[in-house]
Amino acid sequence: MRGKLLQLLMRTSNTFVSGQEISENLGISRTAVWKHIEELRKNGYELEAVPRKGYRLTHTPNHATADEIEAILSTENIGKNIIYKKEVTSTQALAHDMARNDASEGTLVVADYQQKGKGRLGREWHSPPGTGLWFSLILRPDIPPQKAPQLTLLTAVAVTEGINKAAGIEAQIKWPNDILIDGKKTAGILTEMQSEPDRVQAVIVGIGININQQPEHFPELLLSKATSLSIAKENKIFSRAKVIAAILERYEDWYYQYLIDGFEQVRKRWEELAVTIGKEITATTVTKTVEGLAQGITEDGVLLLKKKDGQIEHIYSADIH
Ligand code: BT5
Repeated sequence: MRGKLLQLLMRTSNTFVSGQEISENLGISRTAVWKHIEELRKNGYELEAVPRKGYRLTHTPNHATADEIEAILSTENIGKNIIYKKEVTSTQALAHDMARNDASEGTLVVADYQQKGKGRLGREWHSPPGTGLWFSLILRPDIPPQKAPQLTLLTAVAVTEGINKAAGIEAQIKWPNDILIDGKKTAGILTEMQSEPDRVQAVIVGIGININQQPEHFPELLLSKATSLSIAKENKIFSRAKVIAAILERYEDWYYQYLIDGFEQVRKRWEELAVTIGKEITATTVTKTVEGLAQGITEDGVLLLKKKDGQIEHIYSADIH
């Protein structure tokens, strides 16, 4: 309901809207309107209130709260159920718990700050407050577990296109899960699943995107390899809610098309957006290091490396340089 109120206030922010109009528009009592307005104020929204004229929204805090995302999101399913937390250990952990408790497909868990954001293989994801987007999506695709890696690539496509749509920045994908701007990492994806031997119960897609960080927000070790949308766009400050809404909209299109038509379209688009393909790279897997020419990805999202001796190596999981 507060999302709808916010939507109305955003639409009418050039003028005043009376309590009566709001109450009629949303089908709630004047007292309920007043309570929601107070709640918005507590959350950092500023509203001018003038007797007999009504309310006017004058300031929106740049938080990707459930209210704010709901006010602008136009998807049918992805992100329709939103859990927002000011602070969590990791949105992945919370989303896993919710998935075990029957949370529906498309549920979005988003936090302003993660105390212990997770990367792959137990690595850390730096998630300071007030700057980026740290979120996890719960999906329930009817696919066998071995196809789940396709969703990492689908997610990379949706995030890259969403960044382009919201910020006008041409980001690129580095296999399997990095999104780069000018060669530096601006987003990372962590795909995990809950599954039975032959059936996926839930896929939890974790996405971390650096949005408004300035160089001083990054720890020393990350400075040379990480960037944010703001750094890439002359320190412009982006609305975090708008960026997430753009990504979720691209996500919904790609995901439901994938469930109907399969992976091929995703694969093609992924290869267009990928920086990796056609380059000489070094892939470090858990057991070995392989050098070769990155030729493309297979139907399963496996990277194909052509080695010097002409042999094609299938890379399932690795860090590449
Ligand atoms: C990833 O892992 O890139 C997956 C990151 C997923 C984070 C999201 S946030 C929401 C959800 N909840 C979670 O707890 N996690 C997910 P990986 O490919 O292993 O990359 C991790 C490496 O990226 C680290 O070892 C650092 O070198 C680097 N890194 C850490 N934080 C970064 C940041 N904010 N920006 C750029 N690089 C970062």
